Amino acid sequence: MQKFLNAVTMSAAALVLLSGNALAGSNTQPAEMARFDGDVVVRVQPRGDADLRLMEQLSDDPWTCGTSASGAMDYRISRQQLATLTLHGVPFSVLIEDVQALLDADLAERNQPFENRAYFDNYADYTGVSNYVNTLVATYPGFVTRISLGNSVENREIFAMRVTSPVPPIGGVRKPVVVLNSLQHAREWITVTSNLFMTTELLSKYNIDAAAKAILDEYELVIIPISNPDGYNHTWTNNRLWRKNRRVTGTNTRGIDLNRNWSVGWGLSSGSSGSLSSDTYRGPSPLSEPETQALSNYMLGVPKVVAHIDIHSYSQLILRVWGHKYEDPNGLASINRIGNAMRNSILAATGANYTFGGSEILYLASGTAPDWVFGTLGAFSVTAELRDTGTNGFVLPTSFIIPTGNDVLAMVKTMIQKLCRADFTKDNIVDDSDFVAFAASYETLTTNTGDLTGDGITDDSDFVVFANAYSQLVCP
Ligand code: 0X9
Ligand code: ZN
Repeated sequence: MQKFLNAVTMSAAALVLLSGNALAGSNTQPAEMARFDGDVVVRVQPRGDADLRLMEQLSDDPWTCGTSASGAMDYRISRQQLATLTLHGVPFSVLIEDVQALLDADLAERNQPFENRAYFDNYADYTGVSNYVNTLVATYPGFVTRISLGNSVENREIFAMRVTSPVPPIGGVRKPVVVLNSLQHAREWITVTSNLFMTTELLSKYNIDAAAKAILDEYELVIIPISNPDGYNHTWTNNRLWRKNRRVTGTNTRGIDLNRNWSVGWGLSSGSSGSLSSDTYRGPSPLSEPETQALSNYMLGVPKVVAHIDIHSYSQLILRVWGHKYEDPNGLASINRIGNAMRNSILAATGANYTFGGSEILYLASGTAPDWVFGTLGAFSVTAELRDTGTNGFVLPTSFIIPTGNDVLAMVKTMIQKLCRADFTKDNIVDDSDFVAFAASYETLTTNTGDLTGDGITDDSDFVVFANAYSQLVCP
């Protein structure tokens, strides 16, 4: 374990020598930054609907953005509101004693001089992340391509990376694609560094880690570090705790929750809000926002997306579909096999305890990215909620960057290793029923259901892949 962490630190240090500290952003706090003096974050155990309604009235900043299925709900409230809570006898515990003190301490820590700091020792702003992407392109030529998926409401570029080895795809023109996007929610900073850390690790270990090599030889990863550029910028300049995008929706209202704006399961009041001021405002229509359009159009244009993770924080969860209903998705056995393996691999790699499950372990959320990916593209898709479990919430100290990055590295590696694409019937074995399904799509050729190489057509190269999987019978 210690040895593994040392290896990680060393490769990060090597990158610094190559390229300078591109992740370093400007951490100076602007004068107009929103302040939260005296505010606390509480974990409430509502005794019923009355308590929930009281909390809705009291707090304009729920940190648990839905009606929690397990009961516990986190809110940021003022000291005065805390008194009201006590007066009503609502059961609660204090997670964060003083939000502003936490933000101040966090900023002071991030403003420490950079000498002797390694690459992933700090968060980076929008420009810092963009520069870092350019650094990866320059450091790993032939492996990393920078692409643009579109622009945000305020016209910032939604940049992304295509990451794969120069080893050519089997049979076709493009390898199957795995999409990993972070930061639909602006305040969830740890998701950006974790996504970049995972990418860097796979690239830097390509020659020494057979698993990293196999992943980059067989798949193309599409990494979108900042899915919500305007919101992210806002958390650096005006309000560290902003969640939504920055669409102007009224005189005093801003923002649409991008993770309520996707078109599968959109518009349900169980799991999203029609109110402009809500933190889970779904927007006027499905995919109304340029940010969700950019991501969804890109994925529709790719021959074959085979897996996807929408990376969020916090709570240490891996959430399978569906987000918008409790109904079992098709292929639940296969989804559970992959999801449980992801969860176990994180525990083995970093010791962090993640829970895997459906919406019953969090709350219903409608119009989310994974529901769209699974419902529209049929690909394996989960929401990852990274660290921590509530001690720091969204304001995670920089000491969490590498450990949480390693959580994401483990989950991504395991997800890809566990894909069992010849298991058409999703029962975790490759058998005659799968052969029948494959043969049917092979015959029609036009559908890409039998497309195991990921190039958009079903042809002889897919037959080779299927025959190989068929001879193994059991999914990994
Ligand atoms: O509410 C969300 O969008 C996600 N949680 S967060 O705290 N990062 O905002 C969870 C979305 C997925 N939810 C379910 N699958 N139930
Ligand atoms: Zn989120």
